[in-house]
Amino acid sequence: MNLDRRQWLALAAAAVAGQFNARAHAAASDLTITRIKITPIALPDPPLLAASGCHGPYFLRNIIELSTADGVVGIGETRGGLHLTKALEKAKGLVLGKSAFAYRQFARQAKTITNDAYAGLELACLDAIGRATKRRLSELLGGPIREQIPFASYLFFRYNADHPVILDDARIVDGRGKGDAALDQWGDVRTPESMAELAWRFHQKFGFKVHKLKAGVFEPQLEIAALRAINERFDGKHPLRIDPNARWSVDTALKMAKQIEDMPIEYYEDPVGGQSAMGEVRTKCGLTMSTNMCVTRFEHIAEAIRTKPIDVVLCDHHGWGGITACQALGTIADKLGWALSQHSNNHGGVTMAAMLHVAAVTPQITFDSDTHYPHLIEGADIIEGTNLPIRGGQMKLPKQHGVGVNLDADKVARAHETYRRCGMKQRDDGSLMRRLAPGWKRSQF
Ligand code: GKR
Ligand code: MG
Repeated sequence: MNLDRRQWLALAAAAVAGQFNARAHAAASDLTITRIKITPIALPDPPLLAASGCHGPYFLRNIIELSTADGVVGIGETRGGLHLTKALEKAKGLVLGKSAFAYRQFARQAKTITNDAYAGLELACLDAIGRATKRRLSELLGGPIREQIPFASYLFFRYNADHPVILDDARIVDGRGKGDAALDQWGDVRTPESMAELAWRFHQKFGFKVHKLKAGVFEPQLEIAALRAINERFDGKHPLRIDPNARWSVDTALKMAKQIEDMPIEYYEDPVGGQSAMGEVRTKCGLTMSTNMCVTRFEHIAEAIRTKPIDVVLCDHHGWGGITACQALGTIADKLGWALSQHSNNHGGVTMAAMLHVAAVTPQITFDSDTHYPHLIEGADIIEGTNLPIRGGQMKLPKQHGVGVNLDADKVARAHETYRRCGMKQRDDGSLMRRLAPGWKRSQF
């Protein structure tokens, strides 16, 4: 082949460019973890009521930013609290210097630190891999099997956000106040009528078609009346769930089961505590039963095969030890005849996006997932842009690579500052509840 000078030069340039690209490619796949930044944050939490007491004034989370040798940064979010910040700091020793591709290598050791610490790190690794390889997180794990993820309405009894006792909390460090300056405008919901109204407003705003009542707060009879009021509001056409968080005795749970059996109950969630009590209620009442309390670890499954407490497990990638753990749970659950739903605690947008990917790669999730996201104040999230939209009771799986959302550095810094100033180091619903109802105890109904 005879090449003139110009052709030689062009060929040489192409070769150099090729080499450069090859180097760039090699560099892009060097996902050695060089730095991990853990940022504890506090986000505003409205006064939601549960068996544990009253939420607020903030909920805590830990944000993870994992940098790799080639400059990719993977992000993660996991549960909050100082104990977990410390666990994540400790986990650095296991993770630094390893490749983000090798997250299963440190899974075993990281689990000795806690499942939720590992879950946050696994998410950050998967996010880094997704960003580096230009794939969505769910594509890395065999999905997505769905692009639209359905959610249930998560209905909590609650106080007004500007209730004087709540505003009097010395831990509040933001500008929230009364009326228009209140944290939110969902109002006081402590009667069956106001609960039915809340369910209707949630339906109008977010389009939810399945409704979960967080019970275990008031006399069971009032809570059943609230469930009935919701049912009537939707003409008996929307599936319902009720979750007293194990605050009922077996006797109460059986009595209440009789009173709800004429309603479209999708499942009866943790009315009582412990597998054998759950098994007894399930056998005697015949309702479909679910849990995020008595089967929450792989170690609990063997006993559950004997006690038969449930039909549905609410998986949670923080609690079970990562998105990959939820996929493994799905396979096991399938063989045991259990279906999956998804559990939720207060969370920000990174966890929200991660939950969308969980549902996208776990076909055994056949029930609409829970999420606290509608209770997150608009503008309070730590991701770029607005809060992720919920429309028609569904959320779209993000299209961007990795987990599909980006951290907003200013919002993260503000939420960290709130954490620092409010002084909260762990969730403590009991103390606020005792200020609202002196002498309150988590006694059993
Ligand atoms: O946020 O108060 C709450 C809930 O009660 C939460 O703590 C539970 O873990 O959402 C959860 C549930 O389904 O039991
Ligand atoms: Mg529950």
